[in-house]
Amino acid sequence: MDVKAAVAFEAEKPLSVETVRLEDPKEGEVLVEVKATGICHTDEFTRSGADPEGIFPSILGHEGAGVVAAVGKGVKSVKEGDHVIPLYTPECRECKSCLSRKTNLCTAIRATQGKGLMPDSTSRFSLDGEPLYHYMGTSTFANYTVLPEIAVAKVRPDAPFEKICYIGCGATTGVGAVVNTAKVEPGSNVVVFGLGGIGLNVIQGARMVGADKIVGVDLNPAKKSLAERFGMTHFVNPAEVEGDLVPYLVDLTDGGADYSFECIGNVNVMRQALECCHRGWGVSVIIGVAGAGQEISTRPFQLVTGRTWKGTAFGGARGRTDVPKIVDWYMDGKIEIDPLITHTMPLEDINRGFDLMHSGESIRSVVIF
Ligand code: NAD
Ligand code: AHE
Ligand code: ZN
Repeated sequence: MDVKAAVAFEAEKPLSVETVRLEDPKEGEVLVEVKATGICHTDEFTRSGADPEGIFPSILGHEGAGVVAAVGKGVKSVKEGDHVIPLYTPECRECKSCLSRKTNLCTAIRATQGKGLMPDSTSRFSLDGEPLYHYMGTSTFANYTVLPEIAVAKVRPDAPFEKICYIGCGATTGVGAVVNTAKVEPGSNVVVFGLGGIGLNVIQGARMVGADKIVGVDLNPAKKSLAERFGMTHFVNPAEVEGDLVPYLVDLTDGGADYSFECIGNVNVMRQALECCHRGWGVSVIIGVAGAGQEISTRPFQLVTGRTWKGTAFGGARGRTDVPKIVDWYMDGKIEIDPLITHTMPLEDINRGFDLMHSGESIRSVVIF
């Protein structure tokens, strides 16, 4: 079939909206009509050329929601008409990782997914007879996409696509980092670096579990009011701190953060996030993704003296199991999404969504098909 997609032809270039070919779903695959997709900083990370796994030409996008339009042979868990959220972290429930119960990082299709291909090592998308690569196994910057059955979460039909698409990445990542990865306890002091689409969800997750101080750190003062609305108790603009940021944050949190979260993708900030943690027990969680060749560093003494460095992908959520529950949390008012969707646009204007991210004006832009 012909579908409308925003194609990333080369790194650094704006996306180009094209009519492309999409093949039918093969055995174990699902055709999804994408109704809405958010634009996450990770899409920009790949578009910009910083992603060592970035492949071009490709169809980016990984924060979608839509309806099953058709299923391939053997598909049992979803049927035509089901409302679904595509999963860049699938859940096969059979691989070593899924069976371990220690991680959400299903390995069933990770190798082909990283090469921009479906599990049979081919692409379903093409343009003028040449293959276009999939992205993160999801390619939601298209009005139809094909996904493996293990990479779709069935969700309730009364939830609005243009809001729950955010559960496909940002909301789940931020809230899940608090609940699943850090397991923040009530009364904790928390420091969140970066108050964008991920950091604000960390803040609301911290409020939800009953954190005490919730310190937000961002260079953009315009993020302050929304962060307060989501539960931030103290705002710190590093540009306004005299002297070093780390001792300032240690003082503000009575000796250091119980938990800190890096939601930027800056390796220097990752170090600050670790080092502002409390001696003896502070845990720092890396959420931001850093560009090719970048590395983190600290004095080993920071770990010897009891700080822990962790990371999280998709907030530790097991997609097919946890995503429907997070949709319920949203529908029941336990988490908020609506104020974070600051801009919406048709696919034709998708590059404006990237511009708004760069200018710091948006939290999430959502493309509505
Ligand atoms: P965003 O652009 O919405 O937010 C980033 C925020 O960081 C902005 O508010 C910006 O002002 C702030 N910032 C930038 N540099 C700063 C600095 N030096 N000090 C303080 N604040 C600074 O991005 P996002 O969509 O929230 O994504 C954040 C990061 O998380 C990205 O690296 C993204 O790729 C990553 N991410 C990771 C996962 C995962 O599963 N691990 C999931 C989603 C996103
Ligand atoms: N391709 C990058 C890594 C990017 C990365 O870490 N992605 C996160 C999700 S970000 C969503 O916005 C993730 O899920 N990581 C686990 C995985 O298996 O990719 C690189 O550096 O190579
Ligand atoms: Zn994302």
